[in-house]
Amino acid sequence: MANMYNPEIETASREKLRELQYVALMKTLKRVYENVPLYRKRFDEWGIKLEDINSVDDLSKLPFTYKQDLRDCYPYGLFAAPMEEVVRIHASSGTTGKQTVVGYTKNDLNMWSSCVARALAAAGCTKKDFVHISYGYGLFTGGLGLHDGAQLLGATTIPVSSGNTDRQLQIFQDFGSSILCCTPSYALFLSDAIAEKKIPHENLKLKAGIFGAEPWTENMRKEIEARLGIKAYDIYGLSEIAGPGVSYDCEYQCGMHINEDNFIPEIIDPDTGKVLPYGVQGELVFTCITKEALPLIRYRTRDITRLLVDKCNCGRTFVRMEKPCGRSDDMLIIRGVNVFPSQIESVLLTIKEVLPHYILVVDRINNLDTLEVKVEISDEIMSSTDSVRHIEEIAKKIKHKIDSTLGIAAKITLVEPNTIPRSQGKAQRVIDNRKYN
Ligand code: DLL
Repeated sequence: MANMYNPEIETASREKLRELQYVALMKTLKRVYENVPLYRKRFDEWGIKLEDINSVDDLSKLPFTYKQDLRDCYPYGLFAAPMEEVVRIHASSGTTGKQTVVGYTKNDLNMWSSCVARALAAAGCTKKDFVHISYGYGLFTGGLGLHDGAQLLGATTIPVSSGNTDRQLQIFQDFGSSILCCTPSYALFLSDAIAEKKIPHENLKLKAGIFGAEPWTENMRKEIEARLGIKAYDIYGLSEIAGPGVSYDCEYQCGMHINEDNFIPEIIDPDTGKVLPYGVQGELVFTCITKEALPLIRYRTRDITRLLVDKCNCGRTFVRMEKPCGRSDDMLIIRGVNVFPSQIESVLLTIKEVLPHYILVVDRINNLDTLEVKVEISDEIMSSTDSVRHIEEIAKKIKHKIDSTLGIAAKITLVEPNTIPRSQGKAQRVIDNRKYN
């Protein structure tokens, strides 16, 4: 049998899973109705009685939850557990100034860790492995998520966090890292650094990688596998639902198995909200059925994908989702960090020397994402006598504000007034030169 952390549940019959989901769903609906004012209000307004929910299919009778709801209830307004039971906070980018804040009780952390442990086991990780974690530690869920999962599995965690490539390479060689966890683009960047430093392959013990947090393609997978001599596994997740481990690749790499005992997936038409059948592409929506602190109901992920229900050779019965192929909003993922153009716009609006005409140019150079913000300066500044020095100062000021808002470094290019094309309709604010196919 394939490597599994929880074989009993990972291979449960669809009927059993369905029954278990229904019980957990009802418990969660009761919890949110009793503890979260927004859900109580919405359910009441929609005339929803919990007695009307007679099967998992009745989920479609319930209203959606949006990122904006988390923002409106910032920071803890959607929590369904008392704060004294909340033991961890994480956060990710919101559409403008405020972060999206999420919380976990002890039980939530245990559930999340077991989801990650399943992903690690599916990638062949055992107690004998050294799990090298280069996702960022901190409010981002990547670092601590993989960390807790690897620890639960009993592997040896190496909590390196992101950055400092030389140190990463040293640790690979000295500590015997065997499973690498980072974004796929960083994996490629590390493979370049290994080649550049001419590190012999026999110095490396790497056998598998668990890569996610950003879109990547099958071609990228092949390239990483060939360059690092490992098997590359995909892992998907989002902070609002749990973090990494909502779904994970098995050895057949034919779509990521969704941890359906904890999260019920649906695919909807992003425009009408109508539920679409399995196999049809649309927006992925999740309902958390076992969480205590933040059990979101029908959360709109904005990720576009398909659900696959045909049998997988690994024996797991959890449905699979294809690699997300886009988003139904304008969120970009740059170096694994979620970036909304509106966040940049709100920074630019606070700088009086520039005009609200800007364009974002995103690229991938030497396997690392780059972001350039081109923004027009005002006529006044352009015509002032010491403009060069002044322009440099303005660019520095913008850079500082944007870097600290986004948490990634951007290049700022100030351009003359009226040089950024004006649009008749929806402004085109982003040029993304990265190739996903
Ligand atoms: O990126 C959690 C994570 C960490 C996943 C480490 C995997 C590994 P957020 O920062 O909230 O959470 O970003 C969530 O990232 O809605 C997708 O658009 C995108 N994303 C995450 N994993 C993948 C993946 C983490 N494997 C958003 N493929 C999600 C494509 C992904 N996109």
